[in-house]
Amino acid sequence: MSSSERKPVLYSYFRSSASWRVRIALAWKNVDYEYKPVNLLTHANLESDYRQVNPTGKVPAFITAEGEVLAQSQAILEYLEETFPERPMLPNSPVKRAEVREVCQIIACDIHPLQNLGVLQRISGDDMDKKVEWARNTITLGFQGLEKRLEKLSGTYCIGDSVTMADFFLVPMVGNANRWNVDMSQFPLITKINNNLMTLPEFIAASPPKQPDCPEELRK
Ligand SMILES: N[C@@H](CCC(=O)N[C@@H](CS)C(=O)NCC(=O)O)C(=O)O
Repeated sequence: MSSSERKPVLYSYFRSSASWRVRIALAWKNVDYEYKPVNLLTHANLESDYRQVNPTGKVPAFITAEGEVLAQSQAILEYLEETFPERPMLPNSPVKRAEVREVCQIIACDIHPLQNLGVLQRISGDDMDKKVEWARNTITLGFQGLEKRLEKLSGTYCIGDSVTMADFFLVPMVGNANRWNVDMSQFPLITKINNNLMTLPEFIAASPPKQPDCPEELRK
C-alpha cells in the first residue's frame, strides 16, 4: 500500500444481504478493510452523512484504498475480481462466466429487490403479517426457478465444484429466506449448496452474527 492509500472501507449493515455478498468476497480475497456500520432500522442510510457517500441510500458502499467510492454489490465484486486476481470468483470459460452472472442476476435483480426493506415498508407499512407473506411468496417463487436451473448448473456449489461469485449471492439470499421462514424443504438443492458453503471459513466470517454491529442477543 502506498502512502496515499488507506485500508478500504465497507459501509455495511450486519443483516443486509447485499452487504453480506461483499463481505464474503472480501474474506475470499483476504482483503483487510475497515467496517463502517449503517443502521437500516434507524434509517441511518437515508441521512445526509451517508447519502454523501452513496446518494441512493443503499448499502453496501465500498471505498477503495485509493479513495474511490463504489456501490452496487456486483460491481464491487467485479472490481475486487479485477484488482485481486488470486482465488478467482469467475471461471475461465465465457459460458461458465455467463452462468455465474446469470445466477447472480436471478438473485440480485429478480428476487432480492422485491423483498427489500424499503419495498416491504411501502407495500405493508406496519402490517407484519402482510410483510412476511409478501417476502415469503417472493422468495419462494424466485427459488422455484433457481432450484430448477441449478439442477443443470450445480455440483458441490452453484456452478460445478468450484466456489464462484454465484455462491456469494446464494448464501445471503438463503439467509433472508430463513429469516422469513420460507419452507426450504421445497428446495433441497439450494439447501445442500448452502450447507456446503456454510462449512467454509470465509462464509462463516462474513455471516451476520459475526459482524461488529450485530446485537449481542442475535450472535450465535
Ligand atoms: N442492488 C443493490 C441492492 C442494495 C440494497 O437493496 N441494499 C439494501 C440492504 S440489503 C438497502 O440498503 N436497503 C435500504 C432501503 O431500501 O432503504 C446491491 O446489490 O448493492
